[in-house]
Amino acid sequence: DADSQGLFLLDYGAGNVRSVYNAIELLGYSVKIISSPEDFHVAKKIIFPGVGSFSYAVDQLSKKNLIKPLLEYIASGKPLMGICVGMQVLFESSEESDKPGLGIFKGIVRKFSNITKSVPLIGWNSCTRVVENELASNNNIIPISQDGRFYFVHSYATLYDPSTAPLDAAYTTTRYGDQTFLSSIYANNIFATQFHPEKSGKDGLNLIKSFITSFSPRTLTPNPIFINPKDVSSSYSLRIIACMDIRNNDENELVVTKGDQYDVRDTSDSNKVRNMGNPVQLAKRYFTEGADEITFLNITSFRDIPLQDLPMLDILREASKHVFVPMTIGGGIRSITSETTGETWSAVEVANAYFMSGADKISIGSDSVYAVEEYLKNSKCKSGLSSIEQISEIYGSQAVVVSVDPKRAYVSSPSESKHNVIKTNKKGPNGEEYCWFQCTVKGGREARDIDVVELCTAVEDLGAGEILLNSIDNDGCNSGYDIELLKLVKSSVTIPVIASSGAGNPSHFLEASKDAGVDAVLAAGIFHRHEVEIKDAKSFLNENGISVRI
Ligand code: 1PR
Repeated sequence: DADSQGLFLLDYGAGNVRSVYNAIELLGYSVKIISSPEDFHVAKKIIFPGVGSFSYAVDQLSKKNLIKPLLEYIASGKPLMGICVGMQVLFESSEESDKPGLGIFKGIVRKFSNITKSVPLIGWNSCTRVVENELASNNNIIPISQDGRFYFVHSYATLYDPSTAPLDAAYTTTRYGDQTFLSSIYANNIFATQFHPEKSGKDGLNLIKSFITSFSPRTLTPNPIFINPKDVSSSYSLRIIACMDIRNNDENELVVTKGDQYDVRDTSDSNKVRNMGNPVQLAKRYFTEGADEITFLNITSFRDIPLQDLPMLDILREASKHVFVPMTIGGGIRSITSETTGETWSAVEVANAYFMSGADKISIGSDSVYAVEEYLKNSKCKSGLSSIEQISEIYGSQAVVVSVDPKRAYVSSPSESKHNVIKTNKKGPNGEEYCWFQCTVKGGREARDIDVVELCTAVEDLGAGEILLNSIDNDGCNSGYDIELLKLVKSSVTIPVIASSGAGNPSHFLEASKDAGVDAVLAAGIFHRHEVEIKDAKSFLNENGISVRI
């Protein structure tokens, strides 16, 4: 139990600590949360999770008077496992922050270059051991196998360069596009990963188990031979995301539904909201079947107040006990005032409630359109007040997805519109050869005078970390994604783009990856109806030369 293990979790109030907690419980161990500096004396092992920005993490540690006891704990030689920002703050500093780190290791955490790849890095990759002649006597240290696949989500990293890197601590390294960075460090009593083991399925859970049950300090190898960064192979994988659109049905239960072009009511006489199943049961199913991420969209929350929508928070809390891959939640993330009580919640408070219930990312739909309208009105000046800016400031841009609901608007010639117009192969109802993609709010119910390129480039500037690109025209049609739309957005931004709406078979995933270069593919209907199994889709992609997590 927690007392005999002496296992503690350092919760300094930055995001999703619940997942680490749930992962430990699932493994059959108990863990206590460090709530005061005194707990460091009782602790025999500490896990130091990290989500959010470097500054926020350092600030929170300092505000809660945790820095001194943490440094003393580290100096005592007792084991510590850092995760993500919990690894980064062990270094001297970060380009993300003007506040210093803990300085346990030499080195500066740097921003990834986005010239040839999407930043933030969001996705699965492998880890390669750094020291090629690691001592045989080190065999019982925490194993990270080359075959393992781990989930990374970050914009900053300690780059791996054997001539300057903090090599004493370097343990594994990972290649992302043109750069190689430290994916884990391990020196004496400290082990830390840049990836999230609690979100890395079975491979990650095994790693946490090793730390709990069989941690031993790593002795450094004399005369180490370091791997050349160029010899590190990349296993960066296309993510397959299972998406659930959730709303109240006519019997007032929260169910997973699925629309055609956003219409979720049956076309039969009943005209009822389609019920595709229970959200938690489906989330469990998709985790077991190998989904790389799971997304929940509360599709009618523009009408409701999410913080009073407790069943949705319950769904997340329950799902996070069973799902150990990243979860995104969207719907109603904005600042809210209750019409009845006058009570107000900031967008950060709404997002925080979701993070605390187990979400790793939040997704903003309508509110991002309003924010961009303001931004464009103010000559692209950032106010600092939008939900995107405020949430990404605290939790990091990698935690902020913008969900876009565009619709094709056809024109006969580019001069007919002030918007970003393309020549299209899919002609309009009157034979029009041109179109632009018009953004909508409230689940497609209201079109706004803003196009998808204006929206996506602006939200990137405001601090969004990823685009979830739907298409109202293609939603539920099973005939493939809108590749023209995907290409247009992909060529306009450097943050990752998720293809959504219209997948009917695995060749559509291949097309979105090969032709449009998207970072992830999302589908709903074909998974709900068992028309395509995730593992079959992955085998197909693998056979066609696309790296996936099998
Ligand atoms: O505006 O911040 O409250 O967020 C509302 C969210 O709900 C947005 O992300 C919006 O996309 C989503 N939404 C609103 N209404 C609907 C609807 O369907 N009536 N769903 C809706 C969006 C698109 C995808 C769908 C894919 C894949 N649905 O979520 O899962 O199109 O489907 P397919 O593979 O079956 O083709 P806010």
